[in-house]
Amino acid sequence: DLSLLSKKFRGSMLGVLTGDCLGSPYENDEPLSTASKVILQKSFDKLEGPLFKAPVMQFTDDSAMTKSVVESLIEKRGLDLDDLSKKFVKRYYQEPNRGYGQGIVTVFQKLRGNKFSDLMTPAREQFNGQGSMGNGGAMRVAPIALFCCNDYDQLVNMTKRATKLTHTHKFGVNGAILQAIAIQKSLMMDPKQALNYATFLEDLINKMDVIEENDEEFLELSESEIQPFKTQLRIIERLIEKSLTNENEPHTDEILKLLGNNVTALHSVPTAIFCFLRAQYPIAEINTENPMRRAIQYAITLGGDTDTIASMAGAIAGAYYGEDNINAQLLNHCEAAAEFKELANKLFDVVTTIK
Ligand code: F2R
Ligand code: MG
Ligand code: MG
Repeated sequence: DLSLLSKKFRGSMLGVLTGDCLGSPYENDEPLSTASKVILQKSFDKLEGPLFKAPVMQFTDDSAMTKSVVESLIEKRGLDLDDLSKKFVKRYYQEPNRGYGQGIVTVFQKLRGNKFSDLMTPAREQFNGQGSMGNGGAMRVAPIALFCCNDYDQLVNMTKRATKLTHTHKFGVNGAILQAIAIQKSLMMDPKQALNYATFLEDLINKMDVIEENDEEFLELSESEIQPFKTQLRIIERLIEKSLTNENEPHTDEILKLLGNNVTALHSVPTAIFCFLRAQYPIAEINTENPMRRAIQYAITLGGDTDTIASMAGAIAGAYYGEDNINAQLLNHCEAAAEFKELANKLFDVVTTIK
């Protein structure tokens, strides 16, 4: 159904943007208290209501880098690392105050310094040669997941290559792959059929099992050390199971201790997937019938890297539910919403002509 698929493209791109715009004022906050959750609820309600005047909510690096990815995919009709790295760097120097990660700026400086003659070394040199394990690869991956549509091998390959321009640490790369798989999977599902969280997670677990392959040299390590994303996915399953079957909903402290809410991919991508899946069901202190809004609002209540976790949850939820679940009034309060919608349409056109 091409009409549904195009709605899903717009849903995912606008999910990235709205999660980022709504989440960024709370970045680095503590998990919200009950009083702050009431304020958040009221602010969402006002933004969704008619005739509410407020300054436009600005997007941050999450959407800025996503914009570069989608523009490059559209122009080049595929992944062109030279073009993509130039777009990242140009956009950064045009607007350096979009809240970029502290480390990634060094990559931009080095790429500009070597005049893009060596695209890969600057990222490899990050953090004393360890590479970045930040969530910067994951936060911008949505257009790649949409571009690859139903081609899994292309998705993994493209995500790896695009991520390594800035993030070469295994966690940074595998986190981006996990986020990309979650979006692609959501894109291919029928939102009218109930989503079975256990089946959804089982598939991600099987895929991450292969991606986080056991290495001979790591035999003395435990599974959670060798396959940390797979381990986190199992934890998500237990947390949701507990919240649905047990009268004691897992406390935010427990969720954050197990999943995390910081700028590393390992402690934010699984959290975003958790928010998306948990938000299919009602959540205390979040009053909405809309599961996509619920996912974004819930991500923000967890504190920490709120713009990025809300944006990643929004990207997955938007790919699943499509744009109909995004409130039109709320979109009017987000910077560049019309542009993101147009870019989603153009990407859809490219994908449908290529495939
Ligand atoms: N940078 C932020 N938020 C900070 C506050 C911004 C402030 N509000 C402002 O206006 O300036 N948010 C954005 O950064 C995250 C994405 O970061 P990315 O692109 O992954 O960058 P980077 O620098 O590579 O990694 C981020 C941090 O992670 C830690 N880190 C990464 N790899 C590490 C390693 N191997 N060893 C030790 N630490 C590592 C470092 O602290 C990096 O600075 C998103 O949240 C986006 O919204
Ligand atoms: Mg940001
Ligand atoms: Mg962030």
